[in-house]
Amino acid sequence: MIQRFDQIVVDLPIPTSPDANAAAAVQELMGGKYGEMSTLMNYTFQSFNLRGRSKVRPFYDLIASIATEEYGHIEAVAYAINLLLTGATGPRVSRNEAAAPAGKSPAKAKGKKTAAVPASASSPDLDDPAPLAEARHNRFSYHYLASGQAALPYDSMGNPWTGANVTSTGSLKTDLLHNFFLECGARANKMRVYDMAESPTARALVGYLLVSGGTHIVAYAKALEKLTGADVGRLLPIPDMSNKRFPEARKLEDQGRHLTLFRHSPTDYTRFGEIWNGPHPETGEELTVLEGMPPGFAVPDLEEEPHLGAPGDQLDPDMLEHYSKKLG
Ligand code: MN3
Repeated sequence: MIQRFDQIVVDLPIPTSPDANAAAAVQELMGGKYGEMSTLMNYTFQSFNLRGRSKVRPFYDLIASIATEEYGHIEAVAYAINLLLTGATGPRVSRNEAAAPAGKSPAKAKGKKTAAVPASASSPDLDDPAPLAEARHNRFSYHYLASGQAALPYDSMGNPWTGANVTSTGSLKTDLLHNFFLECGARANKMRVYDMAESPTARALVGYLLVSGGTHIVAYAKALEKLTGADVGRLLPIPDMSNKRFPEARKLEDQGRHLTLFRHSPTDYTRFGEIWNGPHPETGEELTVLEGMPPGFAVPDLEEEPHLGAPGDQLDPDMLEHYSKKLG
């Protein structure tokens, strides 16, 4: 069973302006081959499928607990994308609102602001030939065509995430080796997204994922060492760059987060401390298991985007008039 909390694992700064193409790049961390959906589903299926687990219980506990953590990662990636897209297509007013008679039109969007409306926003009216025209200049069309300007389970090029990204072979050694490689590939992608996106929102997300994913690299290296005796930690870091080069990651490492795995359960997965112990292979600092959940933060309150019909509760006055005449 999975228990859920209405919090996210990283404190994402609210963008001062939208950054649609940063959101497009961050999609790779959601639905890319090495994205968070892949880590989530690899460890989830491997934990479901592990036969003979009584003989290898610490490995089962490790994979199951990390799988649970990955659910919180797809959630954080989704909110980063959604925040970066808020206001990305100009004024928050629908054609229906624009068409309302003078004096009745809510010309300005209501409610709490979560992101700034871009400077190019102007008063829309029915003569506007293309209220979503700004979206043409943004790389990821599905954000506007297939969703209400929000995250999708696709990579940065619009390819849908696929179960073909899951490796669950039934061989513990193969799966652990795969997981080590997957986390190293994920780490490379996170660094590249960091270099593509200057947004503090994107960079806070990436900094968090680098530190958390870094613990998973070490965990799978330690697991392979326990299972086979191979000193996999000597390969690190992959790629050859320390997390401390990224300020948002360094801040978390200064708090010791690179040394910590949480159990993500009040009662279970008690034996992965038999793997997650001893010195960190890069720094020599002692690894520790902490009970329960990592600290959580408030979930961003996302602004509506009425011209995309999101949330979609606006009625067209012309349509209402048409049907009221029809009904007499
Ligand atoms: Mn992850």
